[in-house]
Amino acid sequence: MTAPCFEKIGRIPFKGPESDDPLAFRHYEPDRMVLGKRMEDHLRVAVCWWHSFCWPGVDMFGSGTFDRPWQAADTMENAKLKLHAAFEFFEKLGVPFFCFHDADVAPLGETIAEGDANLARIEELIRDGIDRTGVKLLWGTANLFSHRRYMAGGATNPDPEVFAFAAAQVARVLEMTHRLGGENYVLWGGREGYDTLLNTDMKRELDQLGRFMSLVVEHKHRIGFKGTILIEPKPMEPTKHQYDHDAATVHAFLRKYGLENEIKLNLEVNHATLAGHSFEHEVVYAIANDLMGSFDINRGDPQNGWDTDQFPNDDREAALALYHVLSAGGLTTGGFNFDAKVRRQSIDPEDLFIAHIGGMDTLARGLLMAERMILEGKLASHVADRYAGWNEGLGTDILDGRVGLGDLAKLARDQNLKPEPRSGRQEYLENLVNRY
Ligand code: XLS
Ligand code: NI
Ligand code: NI
Repeated sequence: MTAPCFEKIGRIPFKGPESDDPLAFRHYEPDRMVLGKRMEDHLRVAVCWWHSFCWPGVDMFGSGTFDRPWQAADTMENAKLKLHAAFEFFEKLGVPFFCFHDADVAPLGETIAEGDANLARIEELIRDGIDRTGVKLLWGTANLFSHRRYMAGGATNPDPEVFAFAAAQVARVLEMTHRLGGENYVLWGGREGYDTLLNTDMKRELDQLGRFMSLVVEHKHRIGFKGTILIEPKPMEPTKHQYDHDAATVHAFLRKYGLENEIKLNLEVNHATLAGHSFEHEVVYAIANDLMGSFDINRGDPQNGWDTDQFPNDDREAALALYHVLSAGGLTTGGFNFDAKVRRQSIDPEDLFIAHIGGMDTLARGLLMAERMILEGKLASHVADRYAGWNEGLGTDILDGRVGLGDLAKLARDQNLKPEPRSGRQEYLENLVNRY
């Protein structure tokens, strides 16, 4: 039995909104019923392996600041210690899920064969962790962006051997995710993009990416994986321009390659804001196009234009996103994964707990606010009233194709139409949301 890694911290209790204890939940109460379902089952919170246990606190000007023994070197011994720390953390925090990249959990070596043995051993230990704690795998993914072989992309690399290497990595983690009972598999195209068009054949690269996604889908069906394949959009960073720019761009890509019924979206808050959207916009776009899958929850910095991956702390943003998610029937295989990291100066183990507690409380408050928005029904009825004309008469004649452009021109002229504008009532609605 290895000694505990977070010795001074016990299981995080729920103490309620009045509590002053930084190591307790004030709103996140797993068993509380919300619209007929447990809070935990609505939110399906996950902790990510990479930011919480692998990221050492580096920035462009300085090396790691955290003192976590398993981060000293990328060895199997440290991988096991890290796994031990991870499961201890999941249990103490009381989350139902976790997520990982292949490179987060074991040293991958320089060839596929070198990584195989390490991953196989780690998979056994992850299996033991899942069986012992009941914490489950929300999604697995392959790191196709850190190693220098991927500097010009994985699937979109000019070298087909790099494509093959990437395919081998994805097949391996997809199979591992399947065996571990994972509920989704995520593809984030970190380097699937370009830095300059002077050296880039965009059409060819997009076709390569389309082929890659089709191969992943084929493999999923071949091995019988029942989970969801997800693409995670991001507009930039590390490449100047990434092909999976935002939800709408990925949607067009999926339709072009005939994959719109096979792949859904993993939307990340900070990626939405980098693309110039609100998170709510991305969520609603996904719902409107039947692409809602899962969420990476974090936040950016309004003054900085990069992926700062801070923990979420905006109840209102969480509430609006959850309002739409719940109105659309809620999550199925997806969840809310904390793709977020503590700041470089937050070096105490306690900081890692406090960050997640704050994030989970933010989601919980958002959920409770969304519950009230739904029960009161004022927002929904306002929108329904606004479009009521489309449910009858002229509206349905237009939508069902019973009238052509000429018929409409005649009607507008004959009936001397003079449509009266109606207020959009934005301020009323904003004030209403603030009341929740
Ligand atoms: C990076 C991405 C990454 C994915 C998983 O910006 O968010 O963390 O979620 O590869
Ligand atoms: Ni992410
Ligand atoms: Ni990100």
